Amino acid sequence: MINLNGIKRAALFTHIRPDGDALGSMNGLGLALKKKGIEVDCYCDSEVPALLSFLPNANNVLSGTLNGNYDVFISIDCADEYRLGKYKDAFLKHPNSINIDHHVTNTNYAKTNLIKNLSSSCELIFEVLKALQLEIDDEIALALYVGMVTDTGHFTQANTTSGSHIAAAELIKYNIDIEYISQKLFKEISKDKLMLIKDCITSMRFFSKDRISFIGIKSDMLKQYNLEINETEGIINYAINISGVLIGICLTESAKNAYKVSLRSKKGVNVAEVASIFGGGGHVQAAGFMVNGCFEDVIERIVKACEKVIDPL
Ligand SMILES: [Mn+2]
Repeated sequence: MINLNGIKRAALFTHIRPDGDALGSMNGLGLALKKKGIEVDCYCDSEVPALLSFLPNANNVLSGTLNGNYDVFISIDCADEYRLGKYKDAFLKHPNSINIDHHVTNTNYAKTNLIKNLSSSCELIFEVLKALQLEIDDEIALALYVGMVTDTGHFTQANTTSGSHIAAAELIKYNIDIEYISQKLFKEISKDKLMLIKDCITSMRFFSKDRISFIGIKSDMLKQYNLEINETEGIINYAINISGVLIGICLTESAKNAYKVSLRSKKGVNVAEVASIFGGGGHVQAAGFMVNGCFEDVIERIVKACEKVIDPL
């Protein structure tokens, strides 16, 4: 377990393009450390998505240059050092760095690495708070609960364990509005996003006898509906949820000839393997990477790599 004795000032980091688990785990830990009297700054090299602005401490997350010196750097939910964005070099140089994460592909880039294969980083932070005897309050419970529901798909995905439910059961003892959270995160959708989904479905492609489905989101599609790249979350589910599809691919153009690629698979198909070919990582059934190239070439390369996982020689 990690040791925070003597720490007066801590900088916390989470990954670029943060999701509910990233912000929930960083802010949950940050608030708990603050309660203990530690001065905490939370950093993320991306803006907080509007959808997650209701998270405690969300409006205090910093994205500028580091605010002086810290006794410790702690990264949370960040599977590799590159996902720290512009904070990577400073993080790697810090003599007292801690890496807390639930991704099994984590590259152990810190001086101390606490990697545990749990449903979410929030579930891991819940364990950390217990082990360090740090107090939980309503805000911390909300932050951690949001991350748990995000990363387990509302406790429906294979990564959900009895331990996840036990942690969630502890968290909902606090005053948190679980109905509001599910409405915000799983039900409500903006008209613009729904229209983007319509276009994604219209242009969906199929490969390998309909076992691979592909959604491509070009930047002009985002522009048309005034959406940001971080607002495409969940669209990949339309690809993987189709009967008979084994791998769903969602490619989003992040800059000219640069793409963020997400992969999802059905049970028994390992897309982390595909992601690692392209220098990315993730979980067996949910992985991702960044890739450069011309649109059609990139699709061909990804589909080929996916086919190899479906039909190994
Ligand atoms: Mn996570």
